[in-house]
Amino acid sequence: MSMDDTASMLTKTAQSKWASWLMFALVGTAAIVIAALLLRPSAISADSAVTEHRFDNGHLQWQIEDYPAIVLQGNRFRLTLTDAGGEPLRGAELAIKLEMIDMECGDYDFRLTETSPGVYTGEGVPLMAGLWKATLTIDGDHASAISRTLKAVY
Ligand SMILES: [Cu+2]
Repeated sequence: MSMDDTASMLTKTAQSKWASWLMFALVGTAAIVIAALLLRPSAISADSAVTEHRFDNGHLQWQIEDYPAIVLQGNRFRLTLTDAGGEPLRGAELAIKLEMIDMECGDYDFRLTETSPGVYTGEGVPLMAGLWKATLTIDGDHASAISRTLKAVY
């Protein structure tokens, strides 16, 4: 075997090693990206029936009474708002938009009414089974809208 043959064999070995490292790196990167996508909180599970939120200096407890919500039925949402001093926040205008995550199958908008001081209820109707996002606006303030997810089933 000549020196040239040996040199060319060594080069080929180096190239194939490098190719397998590259393959390994690509497969590894793809696996990490897929794992990250699957582990996004919204991708694996919806929020629970009751969620807690802060707004301005106030506090909001957001409850969906029948949970998971039922498709094409009125599901009662019950929101309890307190101000910075912990007192019921009265006389607010609350509106909720339901929209499906990663789908264009139609939104559902509804308003809530104050049923006792600081407690607001309304009926949300998901149009399909799956994961929905609910966005609340208080007194029409879209810049400080509050969102949560919910699950809808048949
Ligand atoms: Cu949909």
